[in-house]
Amino acid sequence: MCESSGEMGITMKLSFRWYGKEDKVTLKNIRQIPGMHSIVTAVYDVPVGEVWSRESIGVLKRQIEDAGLKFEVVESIPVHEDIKLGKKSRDRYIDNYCENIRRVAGAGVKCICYNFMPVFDWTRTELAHQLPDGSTTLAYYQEQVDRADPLQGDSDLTLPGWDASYSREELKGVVEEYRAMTEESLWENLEYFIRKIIPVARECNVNMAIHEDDPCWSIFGLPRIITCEENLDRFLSLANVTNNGITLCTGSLGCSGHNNVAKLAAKYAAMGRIHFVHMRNVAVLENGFEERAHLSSCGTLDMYAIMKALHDNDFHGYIRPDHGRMIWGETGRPGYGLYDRALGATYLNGLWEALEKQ
Ligand code: DNO
Repeated sequence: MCESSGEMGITMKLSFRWYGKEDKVTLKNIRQIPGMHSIVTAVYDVPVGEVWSRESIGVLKRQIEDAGLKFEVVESIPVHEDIKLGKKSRDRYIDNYCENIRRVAGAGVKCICYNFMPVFDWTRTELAHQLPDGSTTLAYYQEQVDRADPLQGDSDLTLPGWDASYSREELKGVVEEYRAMTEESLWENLEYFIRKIIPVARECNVNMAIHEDDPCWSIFGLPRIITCEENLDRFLSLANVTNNGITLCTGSLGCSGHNNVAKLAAKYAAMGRIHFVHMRNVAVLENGFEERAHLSSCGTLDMYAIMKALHDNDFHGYIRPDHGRMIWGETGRPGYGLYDRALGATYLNGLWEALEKQ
């Protein structure tokens, strides 16, 4: 029997994202993936900015632990737009955020993933782009993004990752507010937020792990700042303590040819500031990128080099296979089916075992 949680690699903790009991992928499925250590999830039934009930957090913890897994990573506690926009109301939302940190820490969570992207979280233009082997994948083609500009009144195009709670008019409003904002003011608002939350994270012994902007460039003229080495350095210096760290998302950084992901992995792992890793391969194209199977030869990224950089620099955080393709006729949440992510997990296990033994 393979009971490898934490044993095959003392340092890397393999994890898997699970969307709660509505997820077609069950905890039992996840538990059967060799080497699985922990579940990555969140409370999904509370509006962004509000406090999560202790009861909902407790239910998640029980479900996960009953399945033989650990509940140590939250992805995400989302950041309310008023915080990113620096509005007066931000203090109330930051207080709620701090309370959420305390509550999940109270349930044993050790790492919290979040992002600071204006309005749009990850953005793709196609959710089921067919690859030559018949699998489907997520893709981003710049010309399609350009056509979907939310400020162009006659466009009804919406893109995946758009917050469905906004009407088209509201979306325009919030996009306009951000367009009037410079990158520097987004930095100021991020710094304000970080200075308030990091002391709480320290007190609670939780690592905050900001996720890079995906893709790592501005879309629709909105500022995006967690995009490259220079900006990650600046981010980490906003609070120069371990608890202020990053989620290294290989696909988010690696979809731009400017980022050398293995180099960044080595640098920030050596600093002890990578708390969580999303491993995903992408094929970088002239007009965007396509997500690919995890194997290095399937995309642009050298997954071995990235894992080696983590391994050799004493990475000891959580790692999860990121988006998978849809294969073998599976249907479900784009990027978050079972099969291809499980193959990804197995591949990561293999790379890690080889690194440990070499
Ligand atoms: C997409 C995810 C992101 C990520 C958030 C973190 O699949 O990687 O939605 O969870 O950006 O806050």
